[in-house]
Amino acid sequence: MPISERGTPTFDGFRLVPGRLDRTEQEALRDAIRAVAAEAPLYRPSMPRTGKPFSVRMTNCGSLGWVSDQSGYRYQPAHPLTGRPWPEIPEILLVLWRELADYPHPPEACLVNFYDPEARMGLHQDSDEAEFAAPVLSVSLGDSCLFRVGGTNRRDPTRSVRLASGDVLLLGGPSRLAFHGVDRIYPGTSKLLPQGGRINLTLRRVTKPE
Ligand SMILES: O=C(O)CCC(=O)C(=O)O
Ligand SMILES: [Mn+2]
Repeated sequence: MPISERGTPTFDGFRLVPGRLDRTEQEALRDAIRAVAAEAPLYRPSMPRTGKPFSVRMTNCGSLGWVSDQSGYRYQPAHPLTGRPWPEIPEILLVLWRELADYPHPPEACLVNFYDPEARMGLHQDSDEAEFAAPVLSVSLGDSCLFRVGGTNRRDPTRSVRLASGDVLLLGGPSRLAFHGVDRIYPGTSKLLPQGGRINLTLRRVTKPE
């Protein structure tokens, strides 16, 4: 994988848009996500089979939300604890999707991940969707993280890139099924979230359009 002058891995379908959201836009999105979490509270999912809790807390917005529990990973229309439908995806995220996704249909799910300073996410593929023609569009808010991305086989070599608040990342095309994960959070690198931590938002198209 070639490395661009800015240290960004560049390969087919992997696109980093550093600083796409300015501070004012980040604040607006942070507030919109607070409203989402007020309606659909963050909760700690558990791993399939083992039931081990995630270190990341999650919620969703959109017509579908990604959930994980002992029976497996899936998308469902309601919050697992409240039973209520997920809130709508904030407009600012839909604008980003229309601008950057290069895909003619709207996203159906937005997974909201909250990382405290110790949280991480192991190497995985986003493969629970039926539609891989759409990219996964990811937005970072708050503290920076070390993001790792490899190829479509778990053992492929990986590269790391630091993601900062306001950065947008796309995994599309040949990179849509690339393994990726978050190795660590860098506490104190942003003042956007007064209590610290990192929010990651991923927009996903789940179903194949008719
Ligand atoms: O937090 C991130 O940057 C990545 C999140 C992720 O890979 C996921 O939610 O599937
Ligand atoms: Mn992922």
